[in-house]
Amino acid sequence: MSFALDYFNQNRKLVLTKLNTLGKILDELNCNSDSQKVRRLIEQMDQEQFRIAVVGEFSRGKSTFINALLGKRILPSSAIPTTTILNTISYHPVPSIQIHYRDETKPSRMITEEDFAKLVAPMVPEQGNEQSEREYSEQYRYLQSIKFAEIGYPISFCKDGVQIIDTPGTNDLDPAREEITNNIIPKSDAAILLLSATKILSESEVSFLRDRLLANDIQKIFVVINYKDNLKTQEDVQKVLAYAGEHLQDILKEPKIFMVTAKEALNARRAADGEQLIGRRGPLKIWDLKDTGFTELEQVLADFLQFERGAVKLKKPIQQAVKMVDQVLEKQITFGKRALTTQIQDLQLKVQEFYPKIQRMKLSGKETLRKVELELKKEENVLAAWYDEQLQQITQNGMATFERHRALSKQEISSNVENAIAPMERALHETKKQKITNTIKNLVMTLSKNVNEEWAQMDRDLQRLWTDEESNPTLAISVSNSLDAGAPSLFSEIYQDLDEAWANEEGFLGKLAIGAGYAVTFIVNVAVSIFSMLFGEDEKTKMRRQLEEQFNGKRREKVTAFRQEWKGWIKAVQRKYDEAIAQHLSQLENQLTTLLQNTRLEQTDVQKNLEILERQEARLKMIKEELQLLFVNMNQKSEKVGAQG
Ligand SMILES: Nc1nc2c(ncn2[C@@H]2O[C@H](COP(=O)(O)OP(=O)(O)OP(=O)(O)O)[C@@H](O)[C@H]2O)c(=O)[nH]1
Ligand SMILES: [Mg+2]
Repeated sequence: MSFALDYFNQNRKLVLTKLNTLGKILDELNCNSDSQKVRRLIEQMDQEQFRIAVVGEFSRGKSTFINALLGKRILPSSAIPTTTILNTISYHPVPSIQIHYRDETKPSRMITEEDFAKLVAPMVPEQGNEQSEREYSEQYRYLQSIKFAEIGYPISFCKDGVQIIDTPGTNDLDPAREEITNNIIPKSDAAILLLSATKILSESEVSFLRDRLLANDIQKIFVVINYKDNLKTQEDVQKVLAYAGEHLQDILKEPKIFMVTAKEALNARRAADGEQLIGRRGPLKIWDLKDTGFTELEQVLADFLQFERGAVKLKKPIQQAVKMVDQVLEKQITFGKRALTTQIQDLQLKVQEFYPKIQRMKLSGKETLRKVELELKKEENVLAAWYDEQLQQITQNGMATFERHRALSKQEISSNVENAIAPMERALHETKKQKITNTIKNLVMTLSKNVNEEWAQMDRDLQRLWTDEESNPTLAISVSNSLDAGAPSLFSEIYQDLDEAWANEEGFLGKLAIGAGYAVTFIVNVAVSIFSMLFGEDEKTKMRRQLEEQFNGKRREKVTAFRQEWKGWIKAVQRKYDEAIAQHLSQLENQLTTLLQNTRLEQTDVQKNLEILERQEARLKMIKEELQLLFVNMNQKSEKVGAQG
């Protein structure tokens, strides 16, 4: 088996084991909110997948390629444009296909394989045949209402949490290109750009790569040339590879280029599975899988995923676990030990004084959160208006480019307009990200200043319980760095999550973004041209109107999606904010309880408790060390493989 992720799986298991142990220690220490956080990390790790997105123009063999990886004909493929919706394929013990709709209020639905096979691009209707035209537009509307199809299959390729995304073919000016570039590829671990050996690197493919795909991490792009079987000699294969290498070098620096035949690889795997494959002229001649190019490609892909992407995936849980260990060591262990060994005068009384303060903190936290929400809501209209205006500028530029090139062929016009708008759309996406992130960060930071200061003060008061008692004031533990007055400490996780949200499907917003703004466009084009035929417009006028309608339609859709997205952000911020406050409160309450309990302890119990704390301390330090070591090893391995690749 060439596709294996053993190295990653081992490391993943190790991290999970450590997290489980950490969870248990936290339970022993009664740190409930921390242990819940660990459980959530474990849950997130369970849901985390390696995503491979397959993209390219029409009929490059994307769906066949995926079928070949899976070793089964799961996705429909044919010589005419076929795939119209996004499909995700992942492991499921029983085969299932679930349709998710754009309209979030519409529940997703299980469908049969037969029904799924019908979700392909409909045949162009017979001109003048009303029924055929009606059926066509009905089918079109239905396809457009679908966000994506989620296919589950008991397939070994996906067993270790690999998800594959099949995308519809796109050409110049297809709005789906933007969605692929800005939402699907950033959230994928690898992107496979499929080309055809016999139509290698069209102008539109080059512009897709240069102006759109490259906005992403260049490392994750694999260029796969399909239809190797259509090349007659080994010499031809070398020629095509050399041509691609030469032309891609400038764009990709060190391009990963592979040559495969998806059709023969699929056949080889079906035959190996015991299927009798009969063609028109009798039994098919089956290729050796090695010769299809799949063995090599799968090996490199698996190594890339498990070494490089694997390190990225485990980084966050490791960092969070280490941070949590540090906090517990300081707030529970060191604190606990000190509480056992230092006598504090009038402790009961002093501790009681904290409780009303905690109540006040709770209230002011809630109050601030309300303000944050209110202000974020106010921003929606401002941001949406800004976004709409930016989109209008892109439309204007697109239409002006059309006019400048009106005399050229349709193909050339498309390519010119695409070249004009692609960089603008790209830049807008980046600015939009910045704007969203900054707006949230600034608001949370400004409005939370008081809450943060109050917390820091509380922490200092807690420390003062000792400094008043102990003769040597330097013994006082300094207030944890993260709680320096004024620093936006309590909510630092929100800022971190914000930064990562754009590249992580499991992150801040949850499973929200995929396919959100995806358009079934080529059908739109056909539909519009039928409309034009009825009204007898000339070709260019028709194209102009079609283009303008597309721009305007997309603009409306995008602004609506943007508002939706903003609402999602507000909800996510609210949840995180609430969590941050709850966690801090429970830590504090825990510390106070520890103090009170100590006053009732006999000397023998004090000794026993000290020993328990010391054992827990040793275990926690061990977890931290092991996780850090693993992290270092993974990074070294990833660098080594990266350097070889
Ligand atoms: N000879 C040959 N035919 C192939 C190969 N890969 C795919 N095909 C055929 O090419 C046609 C298009 O394949 P699809 O898998 O539907 O291509 P696609 O990129 O998914 O197409 P869209 O979804 O329409 O964008 C089908 O008839 C496939 O059987 C190959 O390696 N060799
Ligand atoms: Mg397809």
